[in-house]
Order: sequence, then C-alpha cells, then structure tokens
Amino acid sequence: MITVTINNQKCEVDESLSVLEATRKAGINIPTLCKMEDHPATGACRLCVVEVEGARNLQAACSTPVFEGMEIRTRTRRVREARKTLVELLLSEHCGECQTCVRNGDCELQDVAREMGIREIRYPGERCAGGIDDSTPALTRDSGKCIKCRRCVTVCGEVQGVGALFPQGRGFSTRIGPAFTMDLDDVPCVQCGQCAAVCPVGAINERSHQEEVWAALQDPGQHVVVQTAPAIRAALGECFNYEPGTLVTGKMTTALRKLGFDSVFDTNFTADLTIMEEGTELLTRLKRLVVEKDEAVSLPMFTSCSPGWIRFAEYFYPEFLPNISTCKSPQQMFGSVAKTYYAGKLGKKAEEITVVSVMPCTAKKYEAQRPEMNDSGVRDVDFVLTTRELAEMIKSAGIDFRNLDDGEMDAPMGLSSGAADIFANTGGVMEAAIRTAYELVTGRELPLENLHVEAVAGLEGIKEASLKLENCQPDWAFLEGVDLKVAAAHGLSNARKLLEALRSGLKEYHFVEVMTCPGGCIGGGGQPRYTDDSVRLKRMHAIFQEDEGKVLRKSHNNPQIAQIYSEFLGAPLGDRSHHLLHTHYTA
Ligand code: HC0
Repeated sequence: MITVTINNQKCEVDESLSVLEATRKAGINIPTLCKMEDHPATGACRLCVVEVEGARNLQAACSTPVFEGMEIRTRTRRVREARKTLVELLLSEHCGECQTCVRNGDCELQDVAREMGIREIRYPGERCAGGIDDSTPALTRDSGKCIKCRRCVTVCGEVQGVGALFPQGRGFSTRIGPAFTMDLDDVPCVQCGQCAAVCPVGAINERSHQEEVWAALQDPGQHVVVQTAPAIRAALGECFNYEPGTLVTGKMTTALRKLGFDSVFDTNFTADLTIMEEGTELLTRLKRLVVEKDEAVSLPMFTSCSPGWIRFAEYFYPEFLPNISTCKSPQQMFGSVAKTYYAGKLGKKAEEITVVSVMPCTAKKYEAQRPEMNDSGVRDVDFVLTTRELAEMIKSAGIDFRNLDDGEMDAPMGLSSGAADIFANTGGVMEAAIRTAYELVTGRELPLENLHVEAVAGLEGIKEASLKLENCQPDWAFLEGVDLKVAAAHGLSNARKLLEALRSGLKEYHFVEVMTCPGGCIGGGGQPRYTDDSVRLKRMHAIFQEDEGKVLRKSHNNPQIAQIYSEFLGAPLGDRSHHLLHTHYTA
C-alpha cells in the first residue's frame, strides 16, 4: 500500500491502481465516457482529467498510475472547466437529437452534460459526418452519434476476437466502423451486439422490432405466442430499478399477458428439448467412433445454440462446421414446434401463429431470418425483441411492473427444468447435458444436492472437465471406461483460442460448449446496460437460484417433453424431430 492525497485527504491505496480506481475507492466519482470496468484504459475521451501536483498538464485519471506521495485534485476550477469544455466540444459535433434518440434517458453523454450543468452549445459548428448503416438484421449504426470512445473497438477486437470495427482517419474526420467505411453486413460481423451493449450513446443499437410486435398484437387474425429466453428473467428487473441478479420470472410472465400475448411460453421448454436431441446426437457420434471405428465422425461435437458462434465458425473456422451439432437453437426449435405442434392443438395453420421471442442476444434477430429456419412451412420465429426492447414495451404500455403479481406460464410449452434455466450461464448447457447423459448412460440418479459441475461454472474464459463413465447400462456398454472430456468457452476470443488448440492437436475433447457472449447469455448484447463482471456474476447467481428452487431439475424428467415426444415428435433424432429440430450450417 502507498499513501496518496486526494483533494487534501490522505488515503492508503494499492500501488497497482490508476488514479481513477484510487479516487473511486475513496468515494469520489470521476466521469468517463471511454473506460470500461474489466478492460485496460484507452484514454480516448479525456473526460477523467485531474490535476497532479508537479505535472504541468492535466492527467487522464484512467491511464495514470498512482505513486507514493502523489497529490491529486479532482474538482479544481481548472479541472471542471476542462471537463466542461470537452463535453461541450463533444456536443457541438454530435448529432444528438436527444428527444428522438433511442438512448434518450439512457445516454452517458446526456448524463454527464446534465451533471455538469451544461445548458447551451457554446461552440456550434460542423457536425460529424452522419450515415445510417442498417445493413444487418440485428444492428443499426448511426455514425453521426458516435463520440469515438472506442469501447466498441475494444469489445469487438479483444473480447470477441472479431475486429469488425476500428478507427479510421484522424482528428475531426475520425470514423469508427468497418474497413473502408463499408457496412457491417459486408464484413465478418457476427451481430452479437456486444458493441451496442457498451456504446455510451446512440451510435450502435439493436434493430427494433417493437412496432411489428405491436401490430401483430392488434391483429385479430393472429394468435401471438411469446417465448422468453432463460437469461431474461435474471436481468429484465434492472430496467425497472431492481438490483442486478433479481429474479422477475413471475412479473415478466404477467407483464407479457398484460401486453396482450395470447400464449406465454418459455424458451426453456425447448432448451430441455435440445438436451434430449443434442444428447442423443452426441451419443450417436460416440457410438460411431467407439463401436463402428468410424474415423470420419466429427468430434468434438460443439453446441449450436448461440448464433454469433455459428456465424463466427462460418466466417473464420469453416473446417469445424461438421463438428457443430445439427440441433437448431432452442429459440428456433420453439418456433418450429409452435407453428406445427401447438398450431395443431389450436386447430390453426402456421400462417395464423405469430411467434415472438424475447432474447438477451441481438444475433437471435439474425438467426431468426436465416433462410433455413422455416421448417414449419413459414418463417419459424417472426420477431425477436431484446430484453431492453421488452422493457420499453412494458413501460410504453403503462404497466406498473414493480407492482405486478407473479404469473405462471402456459401449457404445453411453458414447463421447464432447472437444467434449462442454467443454459443462460456459460457452462450451463454442458452441465444440463451431463445431468441427463450421466443418468441415461449409467441408469443411476444424480443426487439433487450434487448437480453442479463446478469445473465448467464461473467466468474463466475456457473451462474443462472430464467424466469417467463406469457401470454403464447394457445399451451404452460401449461407453464403459470412456473418459468423457468436455470444455466450455465464452466470449469468441476464448472460442478462437480453443479452436486453435484443437486445430494444432494440443487439446482433445468429446463435447464443447461455445457461447458467444462473455458470461454466456446473461451477458448478451441485448441485456440492460451496463454489464461488467460483477453484474454478470450476480445474474449467474440468480440463474443458479432459479434452478435450485425447482423440483424438476433434469431435462429428461420434464413431463411436457415426454408429452411432445409421445403426441407429436416420436423419438429424439426421429423423422419428425430431424425435420423440425435439426439443420446444418455451411460457410
Ligand atoms: Fe441463450 Fe439459448 S441460452 S442461446 O444463451 O441454447 O440468447 O438466455 O435463449 O436459443 O434456451 C440467448 C439465453 C437462449 C437459445 C436457450 C440456448
């Protein structure tokens, strides 16, 4: 520890801290529009300037380390005027249009301008070159609103390992975007929306589907079905001032009914269905390897539920496409069974059902419009709302979310196990699969108090586990003694590391889970802003709480899953399942 003086107060601080971190620990908030928790400083916005005794110029607090005896002043007239001028200059070139901006009321630039008491633009002049890029189904970019903070550049390049966005030009002419000012759809953007999740202003957002959903809800000829992803229930509350990690499953269900959805169902139901299909597929691949000695079988098998990951593999690692499970994601399985199985129960045609998804992920908007996702005969999922969009719809409908009673989801696609809940967390699909595979293969029940696979839980980028299969049931005797090796990666730069290790032969696994976003879906690009590791951990904890609070905790024990197989699908990987629930990907 070292001693520094902050605004004439002596403080003991860790010598590894920056001035920004040290002042925050001392309870002093310094504004910044570029620094992100969990990422090194870029010093791009300069809004965090402070005076340091002995230094001629003001110093950026985010990128200045503390030292013994340092004297820091955070609120002198010189500091306040410099910060105010910086914000005024940003506002002078920013195409704000605050009243009509999608970020009105949720904009970090608006917040600092208000906190600094800025009431006029003192330097009116040339505005940044605007330009809307709405080339992708998931995201829209508005360059005129960009403040060049470079947060999107950091997450796209370093966290996701994609590098679709970077700064070009200098000074006033600097543009952040794809190379040669191309559109996002022209470059290998995976549409994960992590850029939109960190953008402090309205420069990158999800493409809104709210108006289309309102129109469907008003259409008497449509039966409008909604499904909610596992991660929504642990984050939606943040839009209504609940602490991160507050579960709002029941209130969310009631709010969806009040919005006018005819049936309120759960993507978790098809997460359970995924475990049945994907587990069967994995065991089939293992049988080909072990019994038939088929060296051509593609192992490890990768999970297929995260559409940003699918796009990433298609762009960067097409040789691994045969390794990706043929299972559609739970979102897409839901759409195809809603428009066939459920439509049949209602006596309706697929065309008379509108399927709306609420997802934490912007890439789900892209996934829903992929040409192969129409096995019901029409588009399986019509519209995808992010968590943020659902919150906006609830607010604009005047629903008092905090005072809603808890509701229950409908049958026959609203019941799910705790194994489906944990799909939302990195490592969760793997754990859910292990819960079922272990019981099916060994015939032994896993005790409820011992379900978690600690080795694949948590925020470490790549996690590994192995499971020795012993005393297998006669049908699975070929797996006797097999050491099942599994791994889970989240954040695409971690997926890239794992794929490189596989490619070079450094690692070998049987089954690998890849989730596009850091932390898994709980950290999706459509979740409430702002998400850092502390928020991710709280949401993950809430998801485990949801799982642990259920009587039903294993996918194969879900009676509605048994019902859909007996009434409609037949068996996992059977003909109808194959047609409705599976697909394949090509580069
Ligand atoms: Fe996910 Fe999913 S768990 S991708 O992260 O598998 O978005 O929450 O809905 O489809 O179930 C997202 C979350 C889902 C799907 C499920 C999977």
